Amino acid sequence: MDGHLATLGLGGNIGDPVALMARALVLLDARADCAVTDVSKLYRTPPWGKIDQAWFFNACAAVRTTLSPDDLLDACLSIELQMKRERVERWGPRTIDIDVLTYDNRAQQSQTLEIPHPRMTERGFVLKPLADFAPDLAIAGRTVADWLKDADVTGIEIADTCSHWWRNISVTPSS
Ligand code: PH2
Ligand code: MG
Ligand code: MG
Repeated sequence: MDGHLATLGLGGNIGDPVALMARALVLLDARADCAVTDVSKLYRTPPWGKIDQAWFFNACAAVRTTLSPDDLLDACLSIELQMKRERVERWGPRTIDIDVLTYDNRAQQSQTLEIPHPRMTERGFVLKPLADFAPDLAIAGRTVADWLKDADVTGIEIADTCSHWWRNISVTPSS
C-alpha cells in the first residue's frame, strides 16, 4: 500500500492489556486502509505521571496508511471504544490507550490531535519500544535513539522479546 507512515504508542494497565493491544493491532491491520509494518517488543513499565497505579504494558507500532492523521486517530479511538475502554482520570488506569505518535515527518497542532505526540520525547515507555524499529526517526530535530539516551527508563522490562507477540495471541479480527 502507498500512503503515509505513522507510529503509534499502545499501553494499558487494567484487565488483560496485552490481549487488547494485540487485538487492536490485528483490527488495524485488517483494515484496507492500514497495514501494520513494524511492532516493538512488549514491555512492562512503571506508571509514569501518576505513580500510585498498577504497572503498564507498553508497545509501539508502525502503520502504513492512506488515512489522514485525524482519521487515523478516529480509527484508533473507535478501536479503544470497541474494547470498552474505561478511563477514570487523566494519566490514570486504563484498559487500553492508543496514541498517534508521529505521521510522516508532519507537525500539527489542532484541538483534536498534536503530532508529534507532545510528551513522547520525555517518556521512556514510548521511546524504548519505538527505538526497537525506528531508532533513526527524527522527532523535533533529534532521533528517537538520541532522545532515549536522556530518558528515564528505570524499571522498564522486556515482557516479550518477539516482535510477533501480537500475532501469537489468539484473537479474531471480527470481534
Ligand atoms: N500512559 C499514561 C500515563 N502513564 N505510564 C506508563 N508506564 N505507560 C503508559 O502507557 C502511561 C503511563 C497516559 O496515557
Ligand atoms: Mg497516552
Ligand atoms: Mg490516548
